[in-house]
Amino acid sequence: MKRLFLAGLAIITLLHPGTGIQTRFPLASSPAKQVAADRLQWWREARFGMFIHWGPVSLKGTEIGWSRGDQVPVEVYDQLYRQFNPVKFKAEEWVAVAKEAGMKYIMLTSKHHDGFCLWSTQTTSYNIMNTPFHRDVVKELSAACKKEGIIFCTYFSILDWHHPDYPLGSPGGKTKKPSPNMPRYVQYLKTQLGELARHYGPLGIFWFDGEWEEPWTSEMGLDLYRYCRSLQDSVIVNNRVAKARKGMEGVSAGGEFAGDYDTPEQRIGSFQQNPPWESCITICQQWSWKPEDKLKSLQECLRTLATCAGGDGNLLLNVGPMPDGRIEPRQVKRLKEIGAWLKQSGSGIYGTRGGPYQPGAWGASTWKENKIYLHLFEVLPSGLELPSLPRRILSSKSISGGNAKVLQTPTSVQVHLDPVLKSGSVTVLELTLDGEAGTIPPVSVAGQKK
Ligand code: H79
Repeated sequence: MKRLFLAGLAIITLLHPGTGIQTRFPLASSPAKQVAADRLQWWREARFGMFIHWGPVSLKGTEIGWSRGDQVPVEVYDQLYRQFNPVKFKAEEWVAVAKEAGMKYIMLTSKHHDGFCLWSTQTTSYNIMNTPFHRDVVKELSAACKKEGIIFCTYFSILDWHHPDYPLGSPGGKTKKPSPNMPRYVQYLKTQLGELARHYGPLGIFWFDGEWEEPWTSEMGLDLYRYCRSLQDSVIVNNRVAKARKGMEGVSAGGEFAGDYDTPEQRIGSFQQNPPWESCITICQQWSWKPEDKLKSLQECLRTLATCAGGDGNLLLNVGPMPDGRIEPRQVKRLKEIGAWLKQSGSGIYGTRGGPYQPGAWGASTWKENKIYLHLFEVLPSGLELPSLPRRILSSKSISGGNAKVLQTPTSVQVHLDPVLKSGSVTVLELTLDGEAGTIPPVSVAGQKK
């Protein structure tokens, strides 16, 4: 199993030569931390993944996380699966879109808060095999990912408002189940996770969610984390397995057990080198498909990606495929545009670390070995003035097209961009230094004169 997983990573490395394998990450301070750092390395280097929220709820076009018992009455919602028949679903197409976008991993909602399972599970009849579609989506997508060197990962909701053993039945615990049984419910979760790991693994990540409700405890979280690692030692587990998350900022309260990484939701994480983090953000407004949902501009998507990388985090960009199984063409177009930018500028994203300049309205910076990548968001007529660097800049070039001049003085680094550069995009300059960039302490950038 382990070898297979490494083979997948080898494919990624082959497909993207020079993107990270030689990256030198700061050494962890203890052997245990080093093991954890090694386990997370593929994911930190990947920087960009695709989140997919999908299920029978797409037939209604309402939100997957909170429309059961709200916009859609429970009796109606729980019967939607009987009509779910996404005949245009092609796992290879989803994977091809993710690859063209420059994404390195795919995270599928194997089970959301509504309890519906997208795989052929023995644990409940409320699953994809009992729809008219009758095809195992997790199986097809995980197989397509493996074939293409994309790491397959699963989202999994701890809370399950549908299952009779889980105590609560709707958001905020407004309804309660008549005879819940939490120990039996935990066993149900474990059996499901065992199926996922054994039948569709090796998995990249178990991405938990729905941990905040009262029935879940930090003891259960630690136990579940250990269980996941016993299923597959290399698996990465996000912080929502536990109870340490501070709201939608997604960062963990210090000292408490908090899985492997932080999870800001619908916002870009702040500059933070440890714990590692990944922002999950929708390409439109809703997680699951909504007709005519407002699509983010290319500029916003690129700035978001660069700001995540510059803050030393990942971006998990979400799409919600339609009820017929296709990702909306306009979303596919946007993803391809992001991929086109990454083809040119990806060396400033993949396998880099955030810093030394901290992100802001001006842009973001990443580094790798003796290079700094400046991701510039605006063409300022007066040029951009960044704080000085304790290294000499030997050379500079734009890797995203156009010309730029970089002037280093004892007190600053001045950047003048060619005004013909498109303002809708992000310009990436590669600076070559006379030494390691990783030892330069983080430095914040003051607001710039327009
Ligand atoms: O799957 C997507 C959403 O459907 C799901 N998370 C993303 C990845 C999600 N479910 N619910 N929510 C998001 C919003 C929940 C917000 C709150 Fe809270 C729960 C507010 C108070 C309790 C978050 C957790 C903030 C405090 C605790």
